[in-house]
Amino acid sequence: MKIERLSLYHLRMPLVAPFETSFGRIHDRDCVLIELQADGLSGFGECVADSSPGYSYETCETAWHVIKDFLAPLVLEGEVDAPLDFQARAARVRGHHLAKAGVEMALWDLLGRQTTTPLRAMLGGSRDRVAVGVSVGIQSTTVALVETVQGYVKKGYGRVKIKIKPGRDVMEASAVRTAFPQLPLQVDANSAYSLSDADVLLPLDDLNLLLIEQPLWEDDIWDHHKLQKRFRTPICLDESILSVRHARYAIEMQACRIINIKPARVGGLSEAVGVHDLCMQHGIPVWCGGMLETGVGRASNLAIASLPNFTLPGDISASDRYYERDITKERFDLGPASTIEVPNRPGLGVEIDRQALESFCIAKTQLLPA
Ligand code: OSB
Ligand code: MG
Repeated sequence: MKIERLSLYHLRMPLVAPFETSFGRIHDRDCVLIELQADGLSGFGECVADSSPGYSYETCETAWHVIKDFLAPLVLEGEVDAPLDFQARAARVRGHHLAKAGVEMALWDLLGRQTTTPLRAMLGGSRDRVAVGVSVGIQSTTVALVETVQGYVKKGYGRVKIKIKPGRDVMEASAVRTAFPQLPLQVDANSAYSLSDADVLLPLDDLNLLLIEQPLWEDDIWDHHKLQKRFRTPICLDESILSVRHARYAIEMQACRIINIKPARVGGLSEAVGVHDLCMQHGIPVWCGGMLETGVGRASNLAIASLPNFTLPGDISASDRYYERDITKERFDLGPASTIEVPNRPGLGVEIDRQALESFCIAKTQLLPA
């Protein structure tokens, strides 16, 4: 297909409640939305970089620059047949996975609309509904945390993840465990610890947690191996897994027993399917991570989470957990048994609410073929 126009929108969307992790607290979620137009159709992709480089070195500003100056020309030049065709061209751009994934998602959406195929089917997913949980940020006090978790449990969430950081870890996890003895519970440190903190974290091993997510540095798979040896609880890697190769290193080094797949982190949905397949071959369960996506990114996450080796609930909560108003006309609701329905219309299967898009837009630009 011949892409006729690429539009970028920098969005700033107010969250229903502030979200705090070991790297900071946000009240609004920024992202870059990519629109590709061809043959009277539009495909949308979400780049999940944030306003600051806390989770990843990428930000909305770097993604904007990389997409506008390096990726857009690759998409607008000649014909692009498929997302894999784009990935081959984009291989000359080092890193910047969040930027690449946003463009790739828009290509998948466009391709799905042209061929009237839902993304789920294009990726090889089968489930109609996927199991989901909720990711709870660091709260002002332990009591507030237990109350917040209580609220989500009442709404029907069957799995809870709490964010931890040094000084706010064992106490918080123990309090939630005491209040909810049977709740499937996991913790996420977002790289806030080093190997020498292992003794501090060791009491977590007695809390019957599903997993401990990314306790150590992003670029250190080996120390996670050393840490995993000291824990019965599975270590799960998020930030450390940037490609299929990293997944192989982690599996070979026995650095983790579970992998969190965020398609954006590995550069897009096609690479994410590769990580999924590799993990499946090695008996490593995966689950779909979240980045506080809009309805666009949420539709994409639901599609990939319908693949068979996504055997743990994803960080894919209902729309009302994030935004009062979203940029898609569809809203995602929590259904029976803590599940959300996978969209089943062509492409991402969501329609953009142009008015909402405009109301959250703080910058936009359009790029045309040379
Ligand atoms: O580490 O999983 C993470 C949000 C922003 C950045 C990193 C992470 C998260 C979450 C939110 O945990 C998950 C969600 O979208 O609900
Ligand atoms: Mg994480």
